[in-house]
Amino acid sequence: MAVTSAAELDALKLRADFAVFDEVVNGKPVAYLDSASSTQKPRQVLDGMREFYEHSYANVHRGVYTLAERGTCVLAEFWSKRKLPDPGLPFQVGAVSLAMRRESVSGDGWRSRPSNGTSLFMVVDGLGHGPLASDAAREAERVLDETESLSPATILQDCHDALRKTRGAAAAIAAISPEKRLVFFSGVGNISGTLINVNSRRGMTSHNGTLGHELRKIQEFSFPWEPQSVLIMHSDGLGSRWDLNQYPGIMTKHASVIAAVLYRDFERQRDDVTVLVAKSLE
Ligand SMILES: [Mn+2]
Repeated sequence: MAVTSAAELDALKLRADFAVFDEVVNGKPVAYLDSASSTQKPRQVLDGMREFYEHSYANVHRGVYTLAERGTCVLAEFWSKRKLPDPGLPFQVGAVSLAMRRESVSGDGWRSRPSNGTSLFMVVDGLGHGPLASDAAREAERVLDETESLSPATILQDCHDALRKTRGAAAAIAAISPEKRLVFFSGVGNISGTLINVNSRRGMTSHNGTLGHELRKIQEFSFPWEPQSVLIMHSDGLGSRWDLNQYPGIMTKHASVIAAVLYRDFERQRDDVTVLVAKSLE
């Protein structure tokens, strides 16, 4: 019979998560085994509960006050038993991308991929919605997947050429170089790009136009990228009046939580919607 050994647990590392194991009883370190509901809780859980009761505890979605409307967001991560290929990105990426109600395909799309020490991020919004919008978005994604360029402006120009046969799209691309501590950004049409640093929030400019049809100007801008910076890009299916200061502590959360909360509270409901969030791995 074949026997597969399970991954080894690092018991000392696990012990450090539980405050009770700091205690000495009768001159001996505590040994404690229990999996029932009365079990000890690790520091991470206690910290999470404390933050919840201090900042988020409310009658979720049944009250008319701000805290109740802010509600709660929980992230569940699933791991496949198969080892998935390492995306090779030095960033934590979170995205919500959904088709408009009653549409079977989305005219929005997004991408993230590493390329020569730089990480490329794109959000694309095919004109309108439905299958023809989707064709345009898929074409822009293909260009980003296949490009060898690191320049957002050059990639957008390539998208413009490739999208001529489609209905057209709005798109924005950010290229982050952690080594140069810079983010390069270029956008055409209505895609919002925001760079959040510790004490500042900066909108990154897109120019008017439609990739594939009308392109007056492609311009690339660069901004400083700090290790704590957060990049947020979204299509116009999300309202622009969000302010993360209304969510204490959210900047330290997983990028998926930031994207999900923005989607939950600012989705416009009348269009496909995409929110992409990237932050450095801690
Ligand atoms: Mn749209």
